[in-house]
Amino acid sequence: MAVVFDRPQALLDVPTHFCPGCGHGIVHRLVCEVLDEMGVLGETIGVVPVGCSVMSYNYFGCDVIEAPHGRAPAVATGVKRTNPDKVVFTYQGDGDLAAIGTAETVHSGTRGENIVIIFINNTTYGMTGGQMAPTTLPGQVTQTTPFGRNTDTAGFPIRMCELMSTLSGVALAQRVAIDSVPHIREAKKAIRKAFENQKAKRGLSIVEVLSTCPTNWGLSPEASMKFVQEKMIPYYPLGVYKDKAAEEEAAK
Ligand SMILES: Cc1ncc(C[n+]2csc(CCOP(=O)(O)OP(=O)(O)O)c2C)c(N)n1
Ligand code: SF4
Repeated sequence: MAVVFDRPQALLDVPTHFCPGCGHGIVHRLVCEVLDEMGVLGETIGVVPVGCSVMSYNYFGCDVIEAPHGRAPAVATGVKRTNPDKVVFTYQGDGDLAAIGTAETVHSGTRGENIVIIFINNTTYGMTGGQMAPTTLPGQVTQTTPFGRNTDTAGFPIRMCELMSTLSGVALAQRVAIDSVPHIREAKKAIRKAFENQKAKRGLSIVEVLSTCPTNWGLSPEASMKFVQEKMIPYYPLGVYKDKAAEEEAAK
């Protein structure tokens, strides 16, 4: 019988620790499909964060380095500069990238480091039990905002793609989601574009993925997908915020 769907080579054949309905597994798969399709698995180095994806080194079939909390773009900078022929990506949650790692993220963009950042926005600190993250929506109930995020005291959510798109060293800033099959297909295209940018030495590419955390949201996997559609996407519009390759093409 013809095989029509299989595990990507880049995704190791092991059980994962992610909760049912967690978006991390979907995004892992998309990254691995892209590495397979581009034929770059043997030359790829991943840098993974602190958070629920802390053990991604058990799942990605390439070399993987574990970075201290928020420091993945700094570690990736060193790896890429010393190994310019390698493909280097980070994989980070929102507590990691948009809180403790904000400086590393922004300045890797200002420097135009030729790396890929895969940014998982699930509006919460998943691993540590669902505390408020910089991306938590106004009014959203978390362990540390039991009455909902009050923007008077806790400020407003950070829109990382929009912010990163203002930096000259950023080649791609795109927000995608994994709440539906068409959106998952879009997400894969964006991830592929990001890795192709690195091959073309265009600078930093960041793909923000609106993802789920059913466990800390207290929702079923199905209801979590609805939360992405109905609550997250209106606040974090999907789309391409910067695409240097497209701009260059249009200028020809
Ligand atoms: C320096 C430091 N501070 C705090 C922690 C505790 N910590 C572990 S995971 C985490 C939050 C991760 O949340 P996020 O990046 O959103 O990833 P998720 O678990 O949601 O995928 C924190 C604060 C740590 N490990 N190191
Ligand atoms: S706690 Fe949330 S982010 Fe972490 S594995 Fe479970 S569902 Fe995923």
